[in-house]
Amino acid sequence: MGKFKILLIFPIGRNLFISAFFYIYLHKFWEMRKMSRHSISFIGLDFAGKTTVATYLSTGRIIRDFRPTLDINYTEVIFDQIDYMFLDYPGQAKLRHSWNKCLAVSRFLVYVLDISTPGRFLEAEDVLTKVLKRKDMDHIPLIFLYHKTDLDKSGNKLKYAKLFFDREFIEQFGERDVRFFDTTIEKPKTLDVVKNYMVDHIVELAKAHSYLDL
Ligand SMILES: Nc1nc2c(ncn2[C@@H]2O[C@H](COP(=O)(O)OP(=O)(O)OP(=O)(O)O)[C@@H](O)[C@H]2O)c(=O)[nH]1
Ligand SMILES: [Mg+2]
Repeated sequence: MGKFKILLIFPIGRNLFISAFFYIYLHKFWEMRKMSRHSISFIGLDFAGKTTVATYLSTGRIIRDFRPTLDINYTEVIFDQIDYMFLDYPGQAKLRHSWNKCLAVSRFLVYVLDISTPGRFLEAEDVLTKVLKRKDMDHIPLIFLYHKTDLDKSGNKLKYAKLFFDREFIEQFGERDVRFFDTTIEKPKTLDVVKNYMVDHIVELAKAHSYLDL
């Protein structure tokens, strides 16, 4: 009888295992497929303002409490009846390896630069260079944000950032659409302009690649 029970349990267990395996596989496949359609990656150094910007663009909410992002935040957003996946990455150096899995399926990049910390521009340049050099980032459009302009009363830091990160710098990594914006969470209108541009551009891009059923 004992032996019979074991024989009975084994196929049930095996079927459950196979079903679970297929469920996980299909779920992952579906998620990846959805992400690859309209996913937008928010990248930059730690404390640059990625989560603040991504949250404002996706919900219109301004958050001020700083909590470092420790794993990729996925937010599904619907603009003009089209759904997008916002991918907000952790900026800390020790967590940047996690960007690899999602950058590969990104259709759009948003790079957030904190212009108030010129001492970190070299590091910011290095991080951006590594991303733009990737084969799978060829032709991926980029929105570059000179962010936290409210912290630069003289305007000198913004000028310096614009010399450091200009169109020529970006274009050395191949052809892509690139747009630059001065932004600050203190003037949400500066981010509304980004959102409008992003939505228009993505719809156009999606139509061109016909991955939207419009
Ligand atoms: N003065 C000012 N502060 C800002 C602005 N945008 C964001 N911050 C602040 O900058 C800090 C970091 O913002 P986050 O959005 O959490 O930065 P992050 O890039 O997501 O950081 P990680 O998750 O660690 O990679 C927070 O204290 C924000 O309130 C801005 O435009 N002006
Ligand atoms: Mg964050």
